[in-house]
Amino acid sequence: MTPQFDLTFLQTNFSISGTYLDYTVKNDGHINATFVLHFEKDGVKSDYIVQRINTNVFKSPDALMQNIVGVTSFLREKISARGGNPNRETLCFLPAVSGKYYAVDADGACWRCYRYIDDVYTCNTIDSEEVFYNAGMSFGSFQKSLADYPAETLAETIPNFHNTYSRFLDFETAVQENRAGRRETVEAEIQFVRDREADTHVLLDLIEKAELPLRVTHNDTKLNNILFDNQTNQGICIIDLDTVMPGLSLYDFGDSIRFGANTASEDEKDLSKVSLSLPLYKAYTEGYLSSAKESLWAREIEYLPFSAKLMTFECGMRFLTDYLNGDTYFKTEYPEHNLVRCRTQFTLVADMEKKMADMQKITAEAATA
Ligand code: ADP
Ligand code: GN1
Ligand code: MG
Repeated sequence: MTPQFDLTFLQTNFSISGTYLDYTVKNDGHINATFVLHFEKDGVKSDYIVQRINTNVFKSPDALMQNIVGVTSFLREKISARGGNPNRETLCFLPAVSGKYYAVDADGACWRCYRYIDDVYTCNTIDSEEVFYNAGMSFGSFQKSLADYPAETLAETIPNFHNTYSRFLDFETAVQENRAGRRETVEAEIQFVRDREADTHVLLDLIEKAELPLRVTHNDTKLNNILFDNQTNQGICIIDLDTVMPGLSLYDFGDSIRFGANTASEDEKDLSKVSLSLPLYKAYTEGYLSSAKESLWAREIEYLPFSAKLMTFECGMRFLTDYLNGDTYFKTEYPEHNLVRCRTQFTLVADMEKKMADMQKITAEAATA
């Protein structure tokens, strides 16, 4: 198969030396196109990630890469200061010959390149409470490490990213426009969203009343955005830093639960397999609070269970919106893919609504442990 990248362009622009061996495709993400390129020099192998930045989603690659390089440089210093290994514990981006951290190919596509971290794995589903506890601890530490990052220097790479009310308005526009002609097939899902409109304001109202603090957050904390060490199962590196922006701790917590505490994958067609695992919820909450508890406000802890439901609802609504718009945002593998994803999310929301009292109890216990 012909690779979807220009090897000479990448090697020249990112000054990659050595003999090219081959490449693998990483299909986990819904946004960027990701490849691992394998090279060898003097008998030593070296691997690089190259990514085609989705400029439909990230309109300003300059602002995007400034954010990411700023954050990774800041983290490198912290990791070194505590005696960690910055080459494994954060991403290391290579400058292009232009001095920018991306390069534009002959077709106008933007590419970036960073070092591959080996001896790690990623997960799309999980059944190990231990590994999910570790994921919670890693995202909690990530948030803590960025607590003193100068937030005002961060560009908003996607405006209103987790503004659930604004997402709701986008959804209503998609329903009205019915661009893909699919509206009649999703009346039940549309009603599901409308029945929960009130939820879309809750966190925004608390921000307005200054009851929740804005922090530097990751905003896309799904499980496959952590690299776990093969030997120790510790979450060693948080990746996919495109949406690091001022946000709520609740966005990060909620999105992790949405993805990782689901007993099925995000695009499971058999909805009877989809549910919230309370043991996994407990494991993540304990792991997250073990590293983040001291820095959180009481209101943040109180809203952790709600955030899990809200982030799941928001994501399902985004999949539905994209389905109505004709699949222009998320990568899809077949025509109903966004609808399948939407249905898993709404099934999970309904299950969380039933289990909310249990989630609240687990959270309160973890917070006082
Ligand atoms: P997307 O924005 O499309 O989700 P990601 O940056 O998350 O793109 O990368 C997609 C996948 O590639 C990840 O889920 C992970 O499996 C793999 N990956 C990305 N960066 C690395 C890395 N430095 N080392 C090892 N695997 C990586
Ligand atoms: C996208 O890039 P990726 O696949 O990690 C999306 C998230 C969604 C997620 C749903 C920039 O994440 O917001 O929650 O898909 N990222 C962007 O799986 O929109
Ligand atoms: Mg990703």
